[in-house]
Amino acid sequence: APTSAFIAGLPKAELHLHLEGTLEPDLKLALAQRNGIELDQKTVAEVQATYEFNDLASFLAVYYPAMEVLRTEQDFYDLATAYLRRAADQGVRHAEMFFDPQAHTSRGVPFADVVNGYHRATVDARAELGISSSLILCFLRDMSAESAAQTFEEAVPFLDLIVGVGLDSDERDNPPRKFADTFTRARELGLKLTMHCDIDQVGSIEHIRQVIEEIGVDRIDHGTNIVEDPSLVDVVRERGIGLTSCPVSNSFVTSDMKADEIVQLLHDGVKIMINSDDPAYFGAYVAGNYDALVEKAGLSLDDVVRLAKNSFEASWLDDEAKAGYL
Ligand code: ES4
Ligand code: ZN
Repeated sequence: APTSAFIAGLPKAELHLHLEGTLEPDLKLALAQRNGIELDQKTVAEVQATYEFNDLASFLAVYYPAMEVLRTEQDFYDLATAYLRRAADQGVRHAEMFFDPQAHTSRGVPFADVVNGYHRATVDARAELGISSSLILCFLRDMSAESAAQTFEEAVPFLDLIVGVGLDSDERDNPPRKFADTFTRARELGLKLTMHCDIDQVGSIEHIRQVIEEIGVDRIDHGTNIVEDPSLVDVVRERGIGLTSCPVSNSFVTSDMKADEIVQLLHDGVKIMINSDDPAYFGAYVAGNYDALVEKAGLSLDDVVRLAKNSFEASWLDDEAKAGYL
């Protein structure tokens, strides 16, 4: 069986990672102090104790309030830099990272400070750590379609700093179709498209159908409920649409890692790979997610290598950069 050391040494891309989900308790305390914010928690253990949830709604109820410590361009820089260091240590050579601008602009933080801080971290990490990375702007699906459209217009002057757009937050009653206009506009401006179809959410398989047939996404985030419809599995295999799976996150959000579904899709030839989602909250970075899946599903060495290759194949690197890893 593949060892943890083998997994950590294997070059990998991470394609499903929320930068705001990398806020470790020690950084949260440090940023609160720097910004003069009084938190109810004074120690790492006390902050850790607030990172407690058992489904998507209870997770999001912890996740958004924690972001109040992020205020300045430097804060966003420090958050992304801390993640990129940990990722590089675990063999990540390339990361495509989600960020949630509406979670900050709605608190009065300028869009430019968010995107410039994150972008500056990607530039320095490439020079200092040899890791490449890019940014995916995610819309919060529980906010209005108008808010998403307005947020996208704010992003237009910064399109050189963004590789694609995504859709996250609470899926219930917020289908992909709600955001069709903004995703069409993003594609017309040359951006890649991806959307969360979270595990076992109400309407999951219908949302997967919408992202494939109506939106025309380049990837699907989570999306393992697709096994319920073999004809859709055929479509993603034929079109090479990547599925970004997050086993440890699954085990928090649905009490099931979905290991059988991940392995089935892998063996069916779907471009599925392993990611960490919100590693500070779920307690595992990308190598830890591979380890958890190996332990649960008894993956072979070939399976693990295939997952890592899929991570580059499903990435939005250009063909020349991809070829360097495959
Ligand atoms: C998320 Cl696990 C999950 N689901 C939906 N939206 C999210 N944002 C951050 N993590
Ligand atoms: Zn996610």
